[in-house]
Amino acid sequence: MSSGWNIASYPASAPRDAVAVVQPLIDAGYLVKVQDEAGHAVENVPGIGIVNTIGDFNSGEGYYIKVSTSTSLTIAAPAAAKTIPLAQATEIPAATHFSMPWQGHPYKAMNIYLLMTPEETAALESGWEIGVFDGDLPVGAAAMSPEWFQARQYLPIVAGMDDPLTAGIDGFVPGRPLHLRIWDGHGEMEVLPRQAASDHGGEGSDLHMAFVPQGTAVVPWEQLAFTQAARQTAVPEHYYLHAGYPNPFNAVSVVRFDLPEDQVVELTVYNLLGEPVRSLASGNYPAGSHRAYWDAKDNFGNLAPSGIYFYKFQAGPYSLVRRVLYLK
Ligand SMILES: [Ca+2]
Repeated sequence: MSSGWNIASYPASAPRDAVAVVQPLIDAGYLVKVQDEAGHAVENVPGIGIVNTIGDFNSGEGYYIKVSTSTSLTIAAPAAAKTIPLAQATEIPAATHFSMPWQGHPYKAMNIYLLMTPEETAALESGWEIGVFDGDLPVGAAAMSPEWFQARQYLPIVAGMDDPLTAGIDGFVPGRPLHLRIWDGHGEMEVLPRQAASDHGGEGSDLHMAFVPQGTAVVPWEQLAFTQAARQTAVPEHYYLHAGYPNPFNAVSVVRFDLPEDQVVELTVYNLLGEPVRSLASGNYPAGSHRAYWDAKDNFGNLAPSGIYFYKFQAGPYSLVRRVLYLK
């Protein structure tokens, strides 16, 4: 194999765990990344360790292997066929809300790993999905199963690049910014990675959170900034603070407010003692309908205790308090 990406066909007749096959490359420090045609990968991911979403190498199938230097890999035929458990990716429930424009295999897939701590996983609800977006185009998605996170603390997501052989844009465009959206069963929340974590497998060395063909990005949940949805609706006629939903909630509460004119807004979460817990919106907002999100954390990033909280909203002449129940 030469330095960079190589295409190799697995020659042995019996399937074998992909990590076991490339272990000599890992031991030598030469392995950058392995990808199969579905975008699943074997690589050493910062903050996780060796990840294998390929599962087994199968006889006669092709794999992309990126190495940092010219080297060779000897594949010995296993003495006896050994059945390895399913590829990890097959255990993740399929995303149903976000759908991809491509059929079949993604082109030059990028691997994105979402990290969650056990505390963050405890606040996660079934039915949530995460979508990877290039502008308004979904290019990758995964269901955020709490059971999956409890076992592994990371979720692999495959995003596909625009296939240059097809008319129309059907995947990400390299170099464009990577956006994420969360679907909570009720609506979509736009989330922005606050900073780039890593990229070590792609053709470029861009350290921003941008799309890289066959690249890698690590996104810790704590670095996601929940922002209001980009889409604006018609300008409302009255000031209004909508009820937070879901209520009760155990991960993120969405709260919407309407402004008939540009206005200075304060939207703050208070606890039962009347103490401010978290500022959700503060400052000038344009006329329109806005969404704010509370991820049950205080202003210092700590998860708040379960219980009753209040959204206090002040905008020009209008004020309203709404009650919300947080259940861990
Ligand atoms: Ca295309």
